[in-house]
Amino acid sequence: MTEYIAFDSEKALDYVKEIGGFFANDAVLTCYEFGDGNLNLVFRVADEKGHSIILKQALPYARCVGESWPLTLDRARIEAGVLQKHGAVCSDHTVKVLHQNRELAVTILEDLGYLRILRSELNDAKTFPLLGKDVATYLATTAFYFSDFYLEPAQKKALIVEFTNPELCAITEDLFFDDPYRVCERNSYPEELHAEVSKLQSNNALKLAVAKLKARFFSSPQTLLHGDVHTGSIFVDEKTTKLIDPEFGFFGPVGFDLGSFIGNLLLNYVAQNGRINQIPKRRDIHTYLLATIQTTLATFESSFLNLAKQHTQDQSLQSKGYAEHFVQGVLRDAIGYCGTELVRRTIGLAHVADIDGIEEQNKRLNAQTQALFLGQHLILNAHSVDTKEDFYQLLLSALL
Ligand code: SR1
Ligand code: MG
Repeated sequence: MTEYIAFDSEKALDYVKEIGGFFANDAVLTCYEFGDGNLNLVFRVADEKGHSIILKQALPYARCVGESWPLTLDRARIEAGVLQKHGAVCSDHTVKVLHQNRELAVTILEDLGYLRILRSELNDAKTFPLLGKDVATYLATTAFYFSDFYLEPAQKKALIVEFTNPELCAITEDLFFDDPYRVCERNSYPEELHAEVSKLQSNNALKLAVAKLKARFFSSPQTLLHGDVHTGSIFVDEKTTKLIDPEFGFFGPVGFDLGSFIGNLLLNYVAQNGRINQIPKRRDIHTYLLATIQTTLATFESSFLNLAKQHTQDQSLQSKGYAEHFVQGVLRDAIGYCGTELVRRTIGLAHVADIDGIEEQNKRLNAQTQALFLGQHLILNAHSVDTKEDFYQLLLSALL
């Protein structure tokens, strides 16, 4: 058993050399740390020929806050485990795990450095034609194969135990469903939003709708979720889409991942009002983002229903109409979770560069106000949506 120690570049390099097998014996290796996420250390180890791997190590605390916020190292096991499970059913869109060490909370991954992080690309108004289809394929495939439609009941219950992730779930429970809706020192927003936030925090209908979403997050182990599908967890290029970072993975409601993804596209949508001055250019990215949301929903629905039709193992879940009923519930949940993502990324602890990176204060404030309005609108009206077309209308009614 190796005792945990947080790596620096030298130790990360020594570790890679010690386990061996990634590079030629005489390779000249370099290593540097470049993680800018909220939680972990991320090193790139490369040889002189340009081959490289990523070594990720969990820290025993949240990096974005510091040692005052201790955090379980077990998240590294969860992350590698979710990647392996999701990779087994959807290898095209899941980063590959090459090695795992639980004691050191180290995971070695294929290097996706040839791709770009979606959030930064969208912030530069770059578009990716396959994004909606690929993410929806990943979400539908992983959702189906770890659900009651496909798994034996005992097998699923064993996986629920394996992927119980209480500390990381507690972060989501606090940051998504609690903090923004009460006065809390972790919240962060400009003084100018104070009146809006007070109104939100005293809206009982909103708090009731959020309570229902939180209750389903607590107690709806529908499938093995990624748990943190934001645009910083997606690598892209014209032909490729890969998901990384499922350390928040657990068995939860299918709509959570779908809603988080759409929420991040909408955060970018409102941010573009403050990022792009030329109307035609802004209209192009807006059109792209809305079309991507439509493709995501359409592909998710058709992929999940196709899988259910062809591969449902459970006899009673094969009943005519059940899969459609299930997908409708997923859609309603997704709209609600999408709304909570918009709200928490605007006034909670963890913001997004899309909005925070808007240079002019006024424009930033407008985007924040729009995100808050849209988020609440979706949370409050999710229950009235029956179809993806209804959702689109609901969205348009809040964006126009
Ligand atoms: C303290 S962690 C803050 C946020 O970063 C992660 O990526 C999750 O989205 C989490 O809510
Ligand atoms: Mg992450």
